[in-house]
Amino acid sequence: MAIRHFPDDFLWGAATAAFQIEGATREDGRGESIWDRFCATPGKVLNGDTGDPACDHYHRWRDDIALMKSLGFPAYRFSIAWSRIMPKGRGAVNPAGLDFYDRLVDGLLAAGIRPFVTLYHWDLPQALEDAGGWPARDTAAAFADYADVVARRLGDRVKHWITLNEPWCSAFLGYWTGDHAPGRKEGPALAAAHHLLLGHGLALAALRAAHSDVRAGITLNFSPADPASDSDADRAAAWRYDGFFNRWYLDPLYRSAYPADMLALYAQMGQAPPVQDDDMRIIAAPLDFLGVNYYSRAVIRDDPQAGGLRYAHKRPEGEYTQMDWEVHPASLRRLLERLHRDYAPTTLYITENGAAYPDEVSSDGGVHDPDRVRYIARHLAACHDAIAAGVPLRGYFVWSLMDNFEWAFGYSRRFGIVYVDYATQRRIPKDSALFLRQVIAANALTETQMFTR
Ligand code: GBH
Repeated sequence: MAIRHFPDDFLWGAATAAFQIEGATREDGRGESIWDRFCATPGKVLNGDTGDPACDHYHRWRDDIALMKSLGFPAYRFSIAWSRIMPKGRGAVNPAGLDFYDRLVDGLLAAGIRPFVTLYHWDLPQALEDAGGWPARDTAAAFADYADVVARRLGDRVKHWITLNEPWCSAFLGYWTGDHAPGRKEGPALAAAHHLLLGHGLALAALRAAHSDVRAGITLNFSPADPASDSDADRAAAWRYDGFFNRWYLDPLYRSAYPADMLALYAQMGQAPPVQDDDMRIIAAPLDFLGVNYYSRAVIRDDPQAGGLRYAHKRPEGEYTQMDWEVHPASLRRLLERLHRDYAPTTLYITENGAAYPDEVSSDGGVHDPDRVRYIARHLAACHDAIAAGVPLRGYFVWSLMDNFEWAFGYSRRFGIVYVDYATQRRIPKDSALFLRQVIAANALTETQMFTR
């Protein structure tokens, strides 16, 4: 097929997250978040990088909207910093925080760009962490109160809401590996994951109570797993890995129950999610859409030495990005078809897909990123194949609009389709941005675009 046309109503967008782009971490009454604290802790973030200045988006949002408009994006996914709205996480509301997002939403709508708002992209108010964080059940209720405040203020204009971004990461990177804030190691990650899901369900109800016409969903990180061999042991290990990353969230959301095999496995390890009456019903409230973040797959083998989930990674020959994540678009297509088959979400959006490469400004003033162009093109082709196979995929948001604070990697990894020179805050659209502009304008992908490098 020489030209792949996308459906007429297919939505093209770019994605960001508050802590990764805003900067201005102490302005206008913003409270401290767990990422401010984590960045201030020596040895946690590469090069001691912090949330300042990031992309200084807090001051440059008008320019950033103009930039998106010039690239032709009809949609933009961003997140709200909870601690700008409620500096202590609960209780007093900070009007200046709400005003900022109010202006941003109006600016987007004036530019013809549809806002997709993520309520939580990892930046828990530090005061809530001090009171126990996500392992504490109360945090779920606080999240619903925050959702209510934001939905009342913006819900007349924002019609697409994402409660959580990647609860697996918040729970396991935050409370088990300690690679992300709050940096707790081997803490109660299953409790954190459960209260995140509960918070999702409560927030969903709050969003709908505030405005009955909103569309609300959740974004999960997917790590599809292939067994390293055909052996029963490797297949079982890949299934455990799938249970750990994917099914642990999908099953409660779509089947109102944690996967039985994983519950049994965790029970052997002396662990269980702190489920109370009614929780599973709240969590399984119908979703208007499922947000899919996809970067790579995993190839998994059994490892009896590994303990716990007993798996190990195999690193197959192939192409890798700067994160050392394998480029594997076929897994995206298979993931989408599997989600459609096994869970049947009414609508799916790719809410993140993208790649980090060591970009540089060339002597001609451009930023030439052929690897990223190919990465995006091949994943778009996979999306197109999935749509042709009947998957109700309705949009694609590239990660990210611009280079930004890549969590524990600080500013050392560039995922943007727009280059950011942090010293001057100059933005330079990379070739991948110009490529996407063409794709959006044509609502189609051509073979030529895919294979020029
Ligand atoms: C997303 O997380 C984030 O939403 C976004 O903020 C971030 O900037 C972007 O990706 C790029 O990193 O190696 O065992 O951890 C993606 C997080 C990374 C989680 C890959 C799963 C693979 C399994 N994902 N990870 S493991």
